[in-house]
Amino acid sequence: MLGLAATGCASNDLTRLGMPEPITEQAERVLSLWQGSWVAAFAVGILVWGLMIWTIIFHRKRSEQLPPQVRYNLPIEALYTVLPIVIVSVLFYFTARDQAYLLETEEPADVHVEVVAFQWAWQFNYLDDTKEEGGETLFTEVGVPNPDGTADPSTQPTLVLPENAVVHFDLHSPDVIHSFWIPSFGFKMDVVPGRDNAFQVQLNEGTEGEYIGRCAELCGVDHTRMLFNVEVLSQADYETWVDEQMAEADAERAEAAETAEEPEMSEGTGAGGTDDEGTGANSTDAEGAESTEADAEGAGVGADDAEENDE
Ligand SMILES: [Cu+2]
Repeated sequence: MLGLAATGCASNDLTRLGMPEPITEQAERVLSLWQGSWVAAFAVGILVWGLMIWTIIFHRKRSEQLPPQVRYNLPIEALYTVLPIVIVSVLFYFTARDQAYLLETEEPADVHVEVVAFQWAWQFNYLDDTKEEGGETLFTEVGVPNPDGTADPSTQPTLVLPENAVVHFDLHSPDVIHSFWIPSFGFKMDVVPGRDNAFQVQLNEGTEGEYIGRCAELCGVDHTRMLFNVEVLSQADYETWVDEQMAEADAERAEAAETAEEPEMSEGTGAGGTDDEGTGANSTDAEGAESTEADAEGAGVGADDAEENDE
């Protein structure tokens, strides 16, 4: 209490009582709820400890005579019942009020991210603002499951966000229940297969920096590998980053379109087994040709078919 009084409303390690520094408006609300709950708990605690210590010191056993008993004392019994109900009601009121605020998704968002949690990594799809139709993916950041489970940030996917912006998250899982947790948001939400969970945050100004992200639901044997990085950029840096990602995604799409056309051209010659044709084509084609040959060898009938095709 002294600590709280001495520092006023300032947010520091002591007054945050174990919570990380909040970087969103929503996290600030969570922090006040957390602090308020502790103030209430301390007030009750101090009252109860005070009464106990007072009784222990000043009402020790003085004689063999039984002290006056207060069982069935109506005012005291009523107090025992009413006071906890009042305390729980006050805590309930603030919790329900803040929960409603934290789950609001009405405000138009500046950035839409679809978070796909899977065993054992994350995929971040940046969507355009056609939210009602589910959103078109502009570009995507796919995490590769960390091979050995070490917390090395360079092997983890990074969620990039702009400061001073409203960000909307849609959470999806193709396998089991995960939980999307950014400790600096003071918030986590389960990612449930077959359910469209969503929330949004207002990132504060001056929050540029690097943060951590976690899966907060024991989702299986390699749950510990589900780590990710969070990077908050200034608006201008974020715009530059988005342009880069868009250009990269466009290039990839163009390349994919090219490789999709190529197999048709190389099918006849590639399956013929001439090796110099194979080297000319890219690796996917070469692999494709190899696997067809392997399949053909595996089954006697298939081998005949393959020969026929070659002819
Ligand atoms: Cu998980």
